Amino acid sequence: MTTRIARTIAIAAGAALFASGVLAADLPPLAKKDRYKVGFAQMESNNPWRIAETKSFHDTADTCGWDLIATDAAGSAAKQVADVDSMIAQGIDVLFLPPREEKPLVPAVMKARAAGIPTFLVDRSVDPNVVKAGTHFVAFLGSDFVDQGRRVAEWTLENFPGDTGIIVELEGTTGSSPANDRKKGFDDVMAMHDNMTIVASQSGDFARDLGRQVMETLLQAHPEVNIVYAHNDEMAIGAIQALELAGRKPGGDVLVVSIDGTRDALQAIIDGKMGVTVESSPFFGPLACETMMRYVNGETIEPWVKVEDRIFTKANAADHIDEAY
Ligand code: GYE
Repeated sequence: MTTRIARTIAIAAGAALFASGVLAADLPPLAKKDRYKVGFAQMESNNPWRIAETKSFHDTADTCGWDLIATDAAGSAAKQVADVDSMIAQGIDVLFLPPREEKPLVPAVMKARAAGIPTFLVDRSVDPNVVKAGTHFVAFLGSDFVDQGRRVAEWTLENFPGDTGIIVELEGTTGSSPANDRKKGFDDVMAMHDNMTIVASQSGDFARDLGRQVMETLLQAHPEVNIVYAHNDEMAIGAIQALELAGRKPGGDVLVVSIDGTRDALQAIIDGKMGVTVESSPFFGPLACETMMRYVNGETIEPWVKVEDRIFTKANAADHIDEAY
């Protein structure tokens, strides 16, 4: 009985704290210093996008005064949470976190918040119903994934040469914000067009080899496919391999469309095997530095520091391949 009353009082006090805005107003401060101990908890390093992003943080470290601690969770959300734990224990001043999945990384954000460490989410976000920018973390730095999916769909509608589209969709990591949002953006546009049908939609975990394997299986179930939408370029390249192995002609009898802007994707566009890739840049180092310094200088940071994305097609792929990764 006593315990229950005590718990009720504690919950009421917690609610009052939230309601009064005490927590919301109190993002952890970041004092001006010569050097900052900075954590960058990378989720995996199995593709060129992740490698380019990690390199971008290393390349920025010197100019931004960062003593960088970079970890690699090797594709495990649990390890990514543990990596953040260990960074907190090492006394980082600030955390840059690309959360592999929306829900499992919530505890990492909460722990950093409780330890008084300002956190910036980079390139992916967490469940917006549970943790909030301006309260639990400072801001999300990244692209509009719904818009990316929408732009791929619109380009496809304009450029698909046939009358009836039979679409296979290769989804990114299940439960990740770009997979959820890129699916929504694309599917919502296609749902408005009776001549376009998504016959299968399955995860390839944003990975080339899994993308190839999933495409091989889906091709057997749906040999009539004539459009492949992959949530990233690595899976698109995997799909192209699967299509070619099956005797199909990517860029001929199958239109392949995707997102990122990797070197291999731009080359596939130049070679006529891929139609479009909407940019999703991995070069977050400079933006991370700039946003952190604005925060140090006492500026209120907008909850979403939005990255604008270009679009790469046959018209401009050759102009950009040298800057690709
Ligand atoms: O598109 C993909 C990577 O979170 C925006 O993750 C990022 C995505 C990117 O593995 O290639």
